[in-house]
Amino acid sequence: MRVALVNPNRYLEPPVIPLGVEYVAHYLEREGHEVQVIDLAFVADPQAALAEALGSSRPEVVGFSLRNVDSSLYHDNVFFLEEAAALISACRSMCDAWVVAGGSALLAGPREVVDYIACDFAVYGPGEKALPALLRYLEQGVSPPRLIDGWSYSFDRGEVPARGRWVDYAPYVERRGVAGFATQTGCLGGCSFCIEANLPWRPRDPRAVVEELAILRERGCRELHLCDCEFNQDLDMAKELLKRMAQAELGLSWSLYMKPLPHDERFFQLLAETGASTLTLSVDSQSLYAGVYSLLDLQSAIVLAQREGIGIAVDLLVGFPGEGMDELRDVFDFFRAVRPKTVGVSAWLRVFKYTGLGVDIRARRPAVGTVEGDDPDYVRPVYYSWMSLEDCRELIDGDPLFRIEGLERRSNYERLS
Ligand code: B12
Ligand code: SF4
Repeated sequence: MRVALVNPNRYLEPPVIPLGVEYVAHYLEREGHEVQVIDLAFVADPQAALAEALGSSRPEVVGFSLRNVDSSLYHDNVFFLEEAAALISACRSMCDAWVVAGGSALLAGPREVVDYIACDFAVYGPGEKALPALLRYLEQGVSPPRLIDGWSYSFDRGEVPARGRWVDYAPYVERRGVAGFATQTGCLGGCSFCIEANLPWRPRDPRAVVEELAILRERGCRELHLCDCEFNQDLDMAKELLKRMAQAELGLSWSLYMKPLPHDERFFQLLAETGASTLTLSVDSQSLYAGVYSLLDLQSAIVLAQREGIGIAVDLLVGFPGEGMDELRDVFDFFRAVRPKTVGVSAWLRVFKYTGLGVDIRARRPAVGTVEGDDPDYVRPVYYSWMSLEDCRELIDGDPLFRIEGLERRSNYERLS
């Protein structure tokens, strides 16, 4: 079939090369479909650009890749799905193709997002094999379900997707965007605030990952960003992959997300050997108090990374129902003493309908704090907080180590380079 894949992500802080589009395009072509990628990231008039592209190719299916619902920053909230819904509606008037949606925005609630954007079908989870399966239904004239579970179709662990073939990296790189790569999908963590919690975990074959990295390197991409939920979900797998990356001597400089545990000394040595330059450590006070990890674990991760010369940024989420200023003071004092390179503080929690936090808040409003936003589907932004900006500033106490997320638009890899 003739399929157009659209990247409507025009948020440029920083610009993000649409990795999901690249992966899905690769699998579609592998299955013999005719693929066109329409990247709207940098165009002046997205509807005009879409009309022009669709007019020349007359696709039978248009797939929209929806990455972000919103910026998830209370102090700088940008809601993206309104523009996406308008583009989808415009697309319908431009051609009579089926409209399919996919992308991480669906994690906010597949049915809720689909109702909001009004598409024909949607794949939630990996689209590599699910979209070709949907196209088979359509080719055979069989009516498919509106929502397709991409996790059950998944991807081929050993497949090496073509890179830099579907998307022009140049305008991204010019604006400090970097190419991404994924080594696994899903998350074994169960954090109450996070839409990635408990997503089915599946690693890629390390040989395929290293081959893909070599392709990126050949294409001139030396700086990369990891696109896993968290890198160190399975420490043995992570170390095995790092060893292979080190052996391949790719000459990369890359940034990653990881959680405080599991880790060991060798893990950080291997990270350094492979060119890991910036590391974002995801920390939340709820996991600390629940004993998922301790301040000692955090200290160990920070010290080991520092010893290897890896720039370490902490993403610190605080302000859960039931917490108070006194206990948080200890957490801030800890970072003040250990001193990673930077600590980004979020104290205003974006609530999603099906996360643990969302389920709790829907069942019973917390006794303390406020819930802002009234969308019963939690697609339009809803935030919970008990902390004021002044409270947050009091905890920071003028220390430049800390910055409040949303008051400045820069990602960790940009801040630390
Ligand atoms: C890595 C990452 C980053 C890196 C990206 C680096 C890079 N160069 O790529 C950086 C640090 C720059 C970043 C920035 C931001 N991020 Co981010 N990021 C991620 C992360 C961890 C991985 C994204 C990724 O590439 N995954 C791998 C690819 C292959 O997966 P994928 O895009 O989902 O695509 C698959 C499927 O969705 C599907 N699919 C995709 N498109 C399509 C299309 C069709 C038609 C079909 C059928 C299927 C399909 O198939 C694909 C292959 O399996 C996700 C969380 C997650 N695990 O998804 C958060 C995530 C997407 N980010 C998020 C946010 C909020 C942001 C920022 C807005 C943060 C901020 N305030 O600055 C910015 C936005 C930047 C931008 N311009 O969009 C949120 C979005 C949630 C929300 N509220 O909407 C997420 C979900 C994290 C979270 N738990 O909250 N991010
Ligand atoms: S915060 Fe990290 S570990 Fe927790 S569920 Fe989200 S991605 Fe997984």
